Amino acid sequence: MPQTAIGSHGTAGAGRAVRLHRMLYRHGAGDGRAVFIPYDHGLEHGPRDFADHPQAADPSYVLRLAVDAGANGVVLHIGAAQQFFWEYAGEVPLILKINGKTEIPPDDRAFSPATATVEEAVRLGADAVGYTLYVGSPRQDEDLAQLGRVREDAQRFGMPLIVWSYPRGSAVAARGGRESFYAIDYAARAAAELGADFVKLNWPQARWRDETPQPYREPRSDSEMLAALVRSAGRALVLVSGGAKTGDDELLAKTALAAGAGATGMIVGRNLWQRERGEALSLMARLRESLATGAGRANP
Ligand code: FBP
Repeated sequence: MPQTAIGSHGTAGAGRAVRLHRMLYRHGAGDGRAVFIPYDHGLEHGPRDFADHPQAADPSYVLRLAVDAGANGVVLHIGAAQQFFWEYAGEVPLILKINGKTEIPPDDRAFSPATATVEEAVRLGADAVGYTLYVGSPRQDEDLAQLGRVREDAQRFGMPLIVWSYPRGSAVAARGGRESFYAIDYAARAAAELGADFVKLNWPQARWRDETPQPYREPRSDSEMLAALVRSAGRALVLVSGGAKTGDDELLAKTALAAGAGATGMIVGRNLWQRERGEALSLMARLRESLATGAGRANP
């Protein structure tokens, strides 16, 4: 079985449980596993991500795809959520991203300021809020304090919190880089320690440098690393990133490995909406199969 976390959560227990249940058991395959479609790229990367498939520049196109593909949720920034989501209300869960930034300034002092509130997420009918945390950035003091306020609001409103936990900054680079197992494992634990219900992680690489602490300076298989991430995340549910568009087989194999290690699911954006609609629909069905078969082979 995938990780489950629909337990009580203080006074916010029921609201949070209702929303988690809706995302995990009333949408997608309805079996507690999940594929979420992020569509925050217009702010985070700019319109360049829509160049190869211009229809994807239209939020209505991606929302219709998310509904028809049976996604467990779609991730939007406040503008698209306000202007487009109401037409799909009730058909697919909304995850409102409540902080964000552009990719224009250099990434060495990364920080995503608040762009919306948990209260607005409630007004829009969201089932979760999304927050990007830059673990290890020189601005993490501000980030941790901002996330603390978001977490408090999320708990008050019974709103699940999904943390995009991204290692960033020169200190991370010196210890093996933002995709090193050390950095991603730390990001998994940091999000859980800070109160995340879900943690979104990039795919870890077994790479290290002299400055990387032990026990991260030795070769590991993908399965070992993924199982360690799930352990580090504890009761925070792990979602693994689909990343930039790749071949189907590579993505499906990663999905099965992640499920086998105990991850709850995947967050797949560009790999879905940068394809033709028919291809994206069929890939979504195969992603769900991979999650189910991968989980069937679970040995974390
Ligand atoms: P993709 O599946 O398209 O990779 O999206 C996942 C995501 O986390 C988005 O939510 C976010 O905008 C993007 O990746 C950030 O990617 P990067 O760290 O490469 O800028």
